[in-house]
Amino acid sequence: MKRVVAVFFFAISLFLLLQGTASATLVLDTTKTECFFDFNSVAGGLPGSSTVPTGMYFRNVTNLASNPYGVNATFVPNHTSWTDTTAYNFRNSASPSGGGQDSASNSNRLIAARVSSPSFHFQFQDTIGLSGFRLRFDLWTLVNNSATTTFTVRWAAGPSATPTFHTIGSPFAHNGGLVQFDAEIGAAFANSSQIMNIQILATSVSPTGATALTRDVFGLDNFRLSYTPPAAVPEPTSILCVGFGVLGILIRRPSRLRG
Ligand SMILES: [Ca+2]
Ligand SMILES: [Ca+2]
Repeated sequence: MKRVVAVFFFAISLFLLLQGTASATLVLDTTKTECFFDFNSVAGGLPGSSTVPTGMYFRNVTNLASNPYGVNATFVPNHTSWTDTTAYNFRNSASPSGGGQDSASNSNRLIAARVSSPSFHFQFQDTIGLSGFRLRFDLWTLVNNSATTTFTVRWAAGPSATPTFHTIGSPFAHNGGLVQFDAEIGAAFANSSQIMNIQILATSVSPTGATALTRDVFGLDNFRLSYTPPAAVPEPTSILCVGFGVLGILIRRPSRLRG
């Protein structure tokens, strides 16, 4: 009988735990100084979630103005080669960092996307009490085909259907190798009770008309959102931000670029 009761309560606890992790936003830890994702455990699920979150989207560029947060895209948690030709998905791939090879045994992982215009979307519950935000990440070209892509990094507050976007740093063209992005985020991002969205997205592809043969494969790694907490902490920390949430990933697929 005791075993039955124990199993029952275990099941209830597991259910409540899973319910608790169903939240759709990341929570910034006010006792830390950063939220950091190296994606090395992404085979077990995206940061903050063991399942594909509601924040993964798939978008035509012609709809971006009216529907900037897109619609769901597929995430493949299993190792996927850089040269895999499946388009319009996000996947668990190896990182080239330190000469890393395109192999399942490479423990340094990242999130790759093979689309004309990928967009990586992070949604945070709020920034109450936090200030001095700075964003850093690594963006690799894993396969460099003939298209050149320009990326824009931006943030917007709230779940509004027509959010006001603020650019972080400067847009940059990416056509091979590694871009290590590093920029401060404007003060308006700080100390807000609203949901805060950060997007890393491709805003143009050259030449237009990029097809499956010309688009590049990109990989995002080492997403680091640093900040000043409300009170001083003894030592800088680099622990994953806590809480429940998801990595929302957007893909925009320009309809005119479909290949
Ligand atoms: Ca990594
Ligand atoms: Ca290229």
